Amino acid sequence: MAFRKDFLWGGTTAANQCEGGYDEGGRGLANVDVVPIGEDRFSVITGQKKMFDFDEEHFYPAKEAIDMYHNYKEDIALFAEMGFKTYRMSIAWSRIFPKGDEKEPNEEGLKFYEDVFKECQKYGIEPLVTITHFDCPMHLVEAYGAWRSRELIGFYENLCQVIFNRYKGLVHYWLTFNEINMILHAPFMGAGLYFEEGDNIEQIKYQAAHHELVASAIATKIAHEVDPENKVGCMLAAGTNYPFTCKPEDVWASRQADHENYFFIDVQSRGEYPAYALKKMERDGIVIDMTSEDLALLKEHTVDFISFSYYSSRVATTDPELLEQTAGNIFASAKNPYLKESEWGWQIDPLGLRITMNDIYDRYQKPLFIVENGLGAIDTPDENGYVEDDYRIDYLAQHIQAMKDAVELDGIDLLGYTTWGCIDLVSAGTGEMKKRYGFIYVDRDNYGNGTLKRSKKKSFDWYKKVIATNGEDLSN
Ligand code: P53
Repeated sequence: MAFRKDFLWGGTTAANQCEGGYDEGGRGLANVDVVPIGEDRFSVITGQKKMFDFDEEHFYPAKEAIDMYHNYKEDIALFAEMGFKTYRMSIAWSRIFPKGDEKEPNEEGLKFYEDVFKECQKYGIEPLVTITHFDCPMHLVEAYGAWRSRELIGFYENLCQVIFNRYKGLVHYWLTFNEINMILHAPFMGAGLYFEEGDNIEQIKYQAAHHELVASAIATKIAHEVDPENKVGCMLAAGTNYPFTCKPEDVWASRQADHENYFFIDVQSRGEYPAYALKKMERDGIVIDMTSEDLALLKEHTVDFISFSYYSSRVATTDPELLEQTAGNIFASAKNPYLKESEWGWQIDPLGLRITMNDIYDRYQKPLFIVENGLGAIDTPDENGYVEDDYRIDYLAQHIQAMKDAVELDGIDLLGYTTWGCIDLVSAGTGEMKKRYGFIYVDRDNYGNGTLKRSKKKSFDWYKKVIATNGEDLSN
């Protein structure tokens, strides 16, 4: 058998993309709430419009999302029916600390997640909890400039103290920051960063990244102190960069693009800033404020496992003529002529998953956890509301086969696999509902119309079988 007996099969969501209930239970406003659907989804937080609140012209999909806040019991029961061993989800920071800098947490928010975790426990589902999935309380954005401020480390530490103690025994797997390397694409939602005219953007990004890296080490330290059973992982938006040609310049461009992303994980897993990053910062005039205590924390509290999302490989080249960009939003890279793409222009590369796993495993020699993978597609329910999503089954079967090869043939230690958006939810990149990833269809359109009714797609029973056979039977 390829996969370990206790292999953690499951699915993933993120609070801001599924919960809704944005102003219920004492929850405070967060950066992820005020991002509308539409072309200018992210420009509103660049400071151009200075939008820190809702306006009349836009639709804000996160306000209600798929209302998991009220439907979590039904949804977790469906996950259990598929046989999930784990459920990756995130907590909304502003449910627990509505403003972010309070001394005392909001009991109602804490209780909500306790109920969710107990519901998982009922079915023997192990929660895998992302502490921050692109979210930051709005008050911390406005009063401190979010992660650009060192003070955020202390607020995050308080959050970790509270949740690790409160959920001791209920949760054993934690991820500190979702896709930490996405901070380089700010003002995308990560880290709550926005920029003013005249800002030295690179300087701010790397300083904010340093704060997150230190916060991540502190979280790892506390998690281990509170419960030695706790396992903490970092989380990388992965996807190896291929050189467009064997021209050495292209190969070098691909290495540099990989370095840019591995930088974060190098610090979190090896405990030190890699030399190439220090040199790059020196060249670019980036001076990071870091203390000797910071460095000691980074060194002593490295992660237990490496988790990552994988949707596609990427392609790097120095030749501007060849830089035909894929549509895949911030995943945009030169187009790979050998690959097909999704309806959203994300290129599909199952073997790329095996390559990426090998690259990461070779580099860190720690257990891996694939915590996001999937196909965003338009689903059209038939007259009975049933979706025959063979395209999704094909995509997942090919990727699971590739990860099976990585385990069976390459000997990679893999803890588990959770598909992205196991239930349809709001897209992070576009704010759309119609970009669906789920095994469970949710009746809701881009602008919030629909009954929110849940129904099983064809892939629901397929994934159930995959889990039941521990990945042996991938047939459709
Ligand atoms: P959507 C871009 C590139 C890689 C991963 O993305 C990304 C993104 C964001 O668009 O995000 C992860 O919803 C992320 C999830 C997100 C998922 O990929 O744009 O962790 O929050 O929903 C899929 O199709």
